Amino acid sequence: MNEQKIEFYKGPAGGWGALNSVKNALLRQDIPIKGAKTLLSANQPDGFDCPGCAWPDRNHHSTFEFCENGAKAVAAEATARRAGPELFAKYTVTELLQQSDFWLEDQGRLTHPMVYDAESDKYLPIHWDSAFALIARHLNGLPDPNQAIFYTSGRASNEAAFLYQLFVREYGTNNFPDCSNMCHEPSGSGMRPQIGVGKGTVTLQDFEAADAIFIFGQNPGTNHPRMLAELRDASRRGARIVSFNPLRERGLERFQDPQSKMEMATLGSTPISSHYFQLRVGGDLAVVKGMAKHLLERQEAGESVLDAEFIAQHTVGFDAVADDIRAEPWDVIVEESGLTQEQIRAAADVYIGARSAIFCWGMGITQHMHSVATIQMMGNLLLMRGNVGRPGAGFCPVRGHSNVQGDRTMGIWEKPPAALLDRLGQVFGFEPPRAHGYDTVEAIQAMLDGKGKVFFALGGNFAAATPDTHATWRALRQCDLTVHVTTKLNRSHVVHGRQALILPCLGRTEIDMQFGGPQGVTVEDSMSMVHISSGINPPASEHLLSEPAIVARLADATLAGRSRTPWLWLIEDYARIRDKIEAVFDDFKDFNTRVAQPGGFRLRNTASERVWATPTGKATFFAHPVPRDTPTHRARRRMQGKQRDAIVFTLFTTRSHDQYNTTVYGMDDRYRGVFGQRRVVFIHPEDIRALGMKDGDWVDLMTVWDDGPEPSAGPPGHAVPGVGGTVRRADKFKLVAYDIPRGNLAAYYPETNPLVPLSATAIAAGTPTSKAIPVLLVPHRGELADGAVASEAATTAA
Ligand SMILES: Nc1nc2c(c(=O)[nH]1)N[C@H]1C(S)=C(S)[C@@H](COP(=O)(O)OP(=O)(O)OC[C@H]3O[C@@H](n4cnc5c(=O)[nH]c(N)nc54)[C@H](O)[C@@H]3O)O[C@H]1N2
Ligand SMILES: Nc1nc2c(c(=O)[nH]1)N[C@H]1C(S)=C(S)[C@@H](COP(=O)(O)OP(=O)(O)OC[C@H]3O[C@@H](n4cnc5c(=O)[nH]c(N)nc54)[C@H](O)[C@@H]3O)O[C@H]1N2
Ligand SMILES: [Mo]
Repeated sequence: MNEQKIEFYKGPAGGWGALNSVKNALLRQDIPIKGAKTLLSANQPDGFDCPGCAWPDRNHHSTFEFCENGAKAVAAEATARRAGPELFAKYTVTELLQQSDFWLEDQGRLTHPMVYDAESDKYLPIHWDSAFALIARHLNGLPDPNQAIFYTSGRASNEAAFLYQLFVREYGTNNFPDCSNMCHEPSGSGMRPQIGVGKGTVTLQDFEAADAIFIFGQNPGTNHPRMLAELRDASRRGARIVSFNPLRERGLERFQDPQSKMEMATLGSTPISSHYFQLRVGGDLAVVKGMAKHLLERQEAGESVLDAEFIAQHTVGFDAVADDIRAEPWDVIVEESGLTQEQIRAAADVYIGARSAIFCWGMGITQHMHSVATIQMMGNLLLMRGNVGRPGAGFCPVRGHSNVQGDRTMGIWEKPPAALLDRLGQVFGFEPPRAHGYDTVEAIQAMLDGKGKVFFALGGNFAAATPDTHATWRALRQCDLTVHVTTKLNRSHVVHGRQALILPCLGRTEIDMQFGGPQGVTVEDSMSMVHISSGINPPASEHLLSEPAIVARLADATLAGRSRTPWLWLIEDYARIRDKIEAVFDDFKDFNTRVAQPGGFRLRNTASERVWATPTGKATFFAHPVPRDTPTHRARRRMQGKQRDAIVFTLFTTRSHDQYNTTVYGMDDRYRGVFGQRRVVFIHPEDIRALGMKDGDWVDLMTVWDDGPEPSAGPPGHAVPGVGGTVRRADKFKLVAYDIPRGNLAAYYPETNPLVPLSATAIAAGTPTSKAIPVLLVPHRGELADGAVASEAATTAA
């Protein structure tokens, strides 16, 4: 493990540091460097789709597109380490619970299906058929199918997801919480009523044509490294790149392309952002509304900056929204955005100067209470200049998990459209349930209320990824049965129901052999490109089943005699599953033929053709006030008069460079200069002073929320927890003086998840507000707080 230090990173993103980091990742997973063939097959026409992120591939024929974090994701799956029955024989589950998240995953790939044995407090091997019978017994024993909950993480293939939603609906519920509920849900919720599709409208070709690219709340250097190659090319041809981010993320500033022999040899690099605005956390709606106001002001001064023809022909609602924007005072915009009027006008002038513009966004936009409104305000600004449905222009929500978009396309959705249900019913001969199901937060609440009894997860790490960790753990532990289809051991397997199963599956990198021969699966990226993915490695264990096979065999066991679907026949050859997908979704016409083309095909996107699938048949402007009731506003009001000098900060939780969501690969966050540690909190130096503390001091974080304890008086600048109510705290974080706006803090997820209240969610999307947590900082008192979760203590120990 690296020495702990904080050291400002001076180099560009990418470059030799990236190559070096991949070498270390391979060594960690005991993969010989010459065995790196696996890495070279990622995103090749006859290889597998990189499990890293949902950014599309430039060209399936090109030589290997190097991506540091893609390589780390592949190495984590292709690891030579194994977590077999010997591991489970050695430790009780209580002992495993004491281990860190890092340690659990680091044990390697799971090899056998395992069942929890309460008597010995250990997981024991179980036969697949017995495992399916156990689940079927539970499911068929429930008085109401809505007491079962079926979670999905966005790595599941289209084929697995399609069978899964079919099985669950034939069983009788729409309870489909998924990782999307914590991620880009607001993007779909915002765009669907606005432009008639819930997906991005651009392709990579648009990146070649855009005059300006605006990036809101996204850190591509870490989370979508292949996007940097597009940004680099855009920057080189003179396109403007404008970033809005409270932090100066290295990848948005400079990039050294590991694929460019020239840049690597000369240590040259390319500047990325031409403009960088360090707005306040949650200030985006104000900024975008300010930009729109500037456009209106210039238009009214006699210039022609609006696309009047587009507005007249293609949209509704413009006049009302223009009035609303005019009425929004500049001082509110400035106050809430954290930028000056000049900065906002400058950003708007870049926008006006661009014939075509793309807006990209990530979690810095979606994980807020007003995320849907912010996305629609961004949409307003795009529509004002007709920046959709023409080359170089459009909406670009940058998705996370490699197939999260495809899973939703396949029907993993707790609020399914009636047309989908009708079609499923016709094709498969059953009456699908009509009532909407639980999303992620509602699912946790249902389990807490005793309304959710069986929890089944197709991938992911529910216990660590979700908000309000203590509440979630209580929820899972109240279940009669928890089941996880998974590749590696994680927190969710050791925080379990009265009965529990771990079902190990094949990963993307592995050969999926069925009766009809080796099978490929399909995935859809962030730009609606659908292509095939075929594993190349032998399976990590002979006992693994593929995800489609697990779902089909479970369906066969559960729905025996009730279902007309030929479950076991379908998985003999996945082309049969694709035929069924085609039968349900018109956009998948000739699916098997089209997906066999190298590079696959693009799904139709009506908005990109300027066809508006909205109730009015037009694109729609939406008015929204600059929010003044965010969780932080609420918390500050709550503290008023209680303890005047206590500082309520807005904390956002984010990813380090060495993690994939809840999977922690290592303790470094290279580009932010953090090494050998994760329990840090970034804070403005003046704020440290205002607290009467110094850089490097240890603090505890405490959420201020409606149901939390009344704060009581403490030392100036601090607060002490009062009594009563729900205490949400995360203890022992090191203050790191950082270039971040005053009043804002940043720390890593998942260590900070206990701070996110279950009831703090995005309006009209339900997404936990993980980027806007009102917190107080208290000097660390020495020992961990009561009930501090094991992972809190343990991530540092690793
Ligand atoms: N290597 C790697 N790749 C990944 C993942 C991973 O964990 N590791 N996760 C995958 C997944 S599921 C997802 S969803 C994506 C996530 O990718 P991102 O969307 O990049 O997610 P975060 O790391 O949470 O970073 C959010 C960014 O928003 C900024 N930010 C925070 N609050 C605000 C705000 O209020 N306004 C603005 N404008 N900016 C703000 C932060 O400084 C940070 O730069 O990445 C995917 N790819
Ligand atoms: N505080 C805070 N919380 C957040 C976020 C945040 O920014 N801040 N981000 C949110 C976001 S954007 C997301 S998407 C969620 C992520 O939530 P999840 O998708 O639930 O979590 P992951 O960490 O991606 O899941 C990792 C696990 O997936 C399993 N796995 C890996 N590959 C496969 C596979 O091929 N098949 C199967 N069956 N299992 C596999 C492994 O066991 C691994 O432990 O977290 C959310 N939570
Ligand atoms: Mo995500």
